[in-house]
Amino acid sequence: MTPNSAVTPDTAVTANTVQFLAADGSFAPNDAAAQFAPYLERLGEDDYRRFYRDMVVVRRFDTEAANLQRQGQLALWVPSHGQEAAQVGSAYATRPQDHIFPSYREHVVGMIRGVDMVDILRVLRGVTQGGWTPAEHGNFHLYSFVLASQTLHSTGYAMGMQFDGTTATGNPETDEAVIVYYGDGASSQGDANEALVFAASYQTPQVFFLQNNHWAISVPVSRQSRSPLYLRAGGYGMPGTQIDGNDVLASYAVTAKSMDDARAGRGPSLIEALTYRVGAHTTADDPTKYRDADDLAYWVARDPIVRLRTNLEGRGASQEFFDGIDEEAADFAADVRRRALDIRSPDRSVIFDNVYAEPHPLIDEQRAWLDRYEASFEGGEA
Ligand SMILES: Cc1ncc(C[n+]2csc(CCOP(=O)(O)OP(=O)(O)O)c2C)c(N)n1
Ligand SMILES: [Mg+2]
Repeated sequence: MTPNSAVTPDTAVTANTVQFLAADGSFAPNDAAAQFAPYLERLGEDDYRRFYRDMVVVRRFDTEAANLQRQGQLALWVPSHGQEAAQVGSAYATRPQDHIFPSYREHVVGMIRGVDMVDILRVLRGVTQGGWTPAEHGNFHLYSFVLASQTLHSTGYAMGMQFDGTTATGNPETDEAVIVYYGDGASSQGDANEALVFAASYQTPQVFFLQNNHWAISVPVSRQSRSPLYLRAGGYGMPGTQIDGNDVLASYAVTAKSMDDARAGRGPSLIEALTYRVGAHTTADDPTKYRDADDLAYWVARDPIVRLRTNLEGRGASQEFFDGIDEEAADFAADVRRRALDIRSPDRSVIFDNVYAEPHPLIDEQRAWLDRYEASFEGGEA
């Protein structure tokens, strides 16, 4: 390992890390997993297959989106390759009434909550001022590119649930909770600290789902923290659990317990999902400039999809099943591509329309400037 290596004793899977599916695909729950095992009883064979299907579909989608960016169709793409298990398992542990506050990499969580993936592409093409209406899309809130700002939004929302009395009534069918996704880099932001302080103080119905993908662009997590990130939870006075984020079952079971606790009024908790960003930070990044090839190989050998596939094969899933999923993923990507190529830019006036509720002289001035600028191309004179 080089000095810049992100794999340190602090950040690799240890005996304290909840794991059900070992890297070789065998079902081998460790001691840390024992208390979460009952939550797996909620799952049937169809759920395991659905997890696999969604992971494969989103990885294929991810490749398609990166291609679209390279072909000039998107301004930027944010790959999720490698983080599928952390995202799929946790997403399925939410209930319809829950609210989800994503960062900017949780594409499959959006898909599971009912967001059209093309709407996510619109955001990354820069032709929408938000993307979707959360209330109409599974309470999946808007992507947040200002690191950790969503932790505060989610804590505020969770406090609102308490004030409205929509949580902790004792009815698990209707009690609400919030889950917020953020990264190892975002965990260093002041906003994340404030959100955790308020969450603990108000005992919000909330789960902090920290995806430790080992990198904040080119800064390794080992430089962000001298301690495993889940241990920070204790300092706020809430439970913290580290999971093998490449094990979809660990992600499901631990999130299911944490969300159940949150809905039931037992307060907030923090989950650190150890995973790895296999691709670049975004299409504007080149990880070969700062990342050790050995680290990548270490994590690719712990791929979340391969591990679930091996497990499913052992449980009798047929070659036809896997071929069918691959076909479905290819069709999904083709459909997304076709519709992405159809995205039309809105009228440029929308840039100004929603800045203020009332007319504003500065906005009028800027609108007039843009009109003149655009007109300068039409008439040939500036
Ligand atoms: C407040 C703020 N500071 C800096 C940035 C620039 N920035 C964008 S992504 C990123 C790294 C984030 O890393 P992490 O939280 O680990 O999430 P990941 O991208 O790895 O999923 C940085 C520094 C930003 N978007 N917002
Ligand atoms: Mg990160």
